[in-house]
Amino acid sequence: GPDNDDQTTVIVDTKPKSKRPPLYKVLLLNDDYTPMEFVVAVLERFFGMNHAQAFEIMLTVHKKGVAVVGVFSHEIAETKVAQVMDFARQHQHPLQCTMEKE
Ligand code: NFA
Repeated sequence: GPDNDDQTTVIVDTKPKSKRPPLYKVLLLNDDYTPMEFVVAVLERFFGMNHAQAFEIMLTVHKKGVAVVGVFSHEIAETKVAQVMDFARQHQHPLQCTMEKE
């Protein structure tokens, strides 16, 4: 343009970037076959919930189809998902656990 003849991008200023790492939601999905008590045990074992908290979250997943069971760094979220998927497979339950960027 008339004030920028070489078409070079002019950067006026940049805000200081507080580079905090992204967080990831770990989600548990409902299915018709995994026993309720197994889901409660998963939430106690891998997400540090007490029995009442675990039961409440399990019921939320059962009724609504999905719930966030924790928010973690990418590495910790991946580990939680792998632990839950391995534990479910070992017990031959179809329970699904996934993660998504917050
Ligand atoms: N819907 C399952 C049942 O009725 C229980 C369940 C809850 C499964 C939460 C997966 C997640 N046995």
